[in-house]
Amino acid sequence: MVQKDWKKSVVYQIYVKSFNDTTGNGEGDLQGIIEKLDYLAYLGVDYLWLTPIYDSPMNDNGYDIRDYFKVNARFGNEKDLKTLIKEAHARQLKIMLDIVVNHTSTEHQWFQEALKSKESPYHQFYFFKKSNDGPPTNWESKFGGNAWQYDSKSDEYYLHLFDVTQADLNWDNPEVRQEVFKIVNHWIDLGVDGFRFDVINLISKGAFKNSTAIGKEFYTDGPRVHEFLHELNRETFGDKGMMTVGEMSSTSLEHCIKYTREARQELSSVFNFHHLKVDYKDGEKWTNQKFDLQQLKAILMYWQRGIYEGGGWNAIFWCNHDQPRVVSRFGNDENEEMRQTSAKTLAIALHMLQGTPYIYQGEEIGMTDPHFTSIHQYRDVESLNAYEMMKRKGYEESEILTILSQKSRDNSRTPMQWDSSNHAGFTTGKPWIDVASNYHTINAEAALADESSIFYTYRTLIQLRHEHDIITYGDIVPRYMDHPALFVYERHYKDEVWLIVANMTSEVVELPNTLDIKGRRVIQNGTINEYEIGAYGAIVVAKEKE
Ligand code: TEU
Repeated sequence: MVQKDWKKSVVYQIYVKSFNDTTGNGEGDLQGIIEKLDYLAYLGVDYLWLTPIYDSPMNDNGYDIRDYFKVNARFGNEKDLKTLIKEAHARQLKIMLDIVVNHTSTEHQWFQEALKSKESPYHQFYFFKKSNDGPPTNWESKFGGNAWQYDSKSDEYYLHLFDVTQADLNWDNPEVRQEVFKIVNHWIDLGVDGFRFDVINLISKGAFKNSTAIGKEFYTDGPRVHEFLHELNRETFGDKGMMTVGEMSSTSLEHCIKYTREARQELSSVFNFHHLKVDYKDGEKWTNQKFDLQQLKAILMYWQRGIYEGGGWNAIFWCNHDQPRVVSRFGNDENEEMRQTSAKTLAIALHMLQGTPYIYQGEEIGMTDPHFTSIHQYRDVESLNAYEMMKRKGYEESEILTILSQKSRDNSRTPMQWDSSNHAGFTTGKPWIDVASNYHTINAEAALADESSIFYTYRTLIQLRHEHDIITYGDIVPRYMDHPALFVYERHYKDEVWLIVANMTSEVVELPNTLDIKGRRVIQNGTINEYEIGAYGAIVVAKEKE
């Protein structure tokens, strides 16, 4: 299915394990997604991105792939996937798969063969290095500890930028690239419509030298990455009308323009994460830190302007399966009224930007962080490693739990809240991770029944994007950047100007007297008059260009 104007589409991300369980084993599955397709079609999204559905030991919930051609038996089988694609297409919904080819699981056959003998061609599929005095470099794994693991049989170390069971593939080896093309083409042949490529800007490793930081400078947007992506595009999805998005870790604007300029034939769009590091203290994630609104605005606008001027394309998002819930993070989940208004305003502020918006499951009903209070509630390998790391550094247990409750990836991985029945209607069994206790009030059933709910704000925003070219194509003009509470920008297209004003705080804010909000009201949230805007209020007005 080729989409005529893919730039107007909106993507919904499904974290399969936590979406909807039809077997009662406590984990979501493909049939569970099929069951909810009508809900997703009603929301109005265009694409569904499924997190990895392949055979995996699940040490990193599927981002550790054991067999790229086999559907994970915990989620169903290939027949279920085909049914899902068919049923989605019948509802004008397209399917994007998540491709993880920076690394494989160490249980993958290639790695197992690589371990058997240095003479095996698969030994060259990974980075094995001999070193006599400890690890070959001081690079750190993103999940903690040194990024090299010693293998006694070969007397060598192998590289793993993530978990020790996720070994990095050697893309400099042309045979690895050929294998990747086979994988991608296999899923294209099965009928999918696009791909999300996991940490795809890390695939080209440069020199293996000691780092003054954690090693990032040697493999982030590495020396051959554009060549590799261009080749991938040409050998697989490039001429098939697919939508692709690359997940870019610690990337730069300059590279993202290159990744996404159409003429370069690399990817359709990119995720970057700079705007989600505004609650890190001195660049450190595992800290108890309030977010910095000025920084958030500045980073968003730097990328909006830069990508617009450079002719690239952004993916825009607040949430994913690695990030805490936005309403708890940049909004306010202290009480029901604040939760509702802040979630809507965050949605408006993001969906009026240029780029492809992503909605993470549950975001459309304003799901919050679960506010876990015990380490036993956490499941994520990164969080568990971070807990140990903070313990070693001598942090108090209560401080660690506060930090985890703000920063853990599990914040977004709790089960989707469908209704007020047991386990939020997610499973009839025992969920693999606790459901947030607020599911009695925050759930999809309740949201659908209330016309003023967050769900309908998202639905309206998606419709607006489909109907008004200005949201997709308009120029973007930041305004009042120094204002301590307001996020204000304009979109300009042909003879129209849209003004977006969002109060990002829980205080009533006086409007600057130079800010004129007269015009046709496109969407509004909270209270607003000529002079002031209520807590987390937002408005979008359309005017004619002067
Ligand atoms: O994430 C890549 C990544 O670098 C992160 O966003 C990561 O979660 C962060 O560094 C932690 O602080 C991707 C996937 O989205 C993630 O779920 C996987 O664990 C990771 O790659 C490895 O495949």
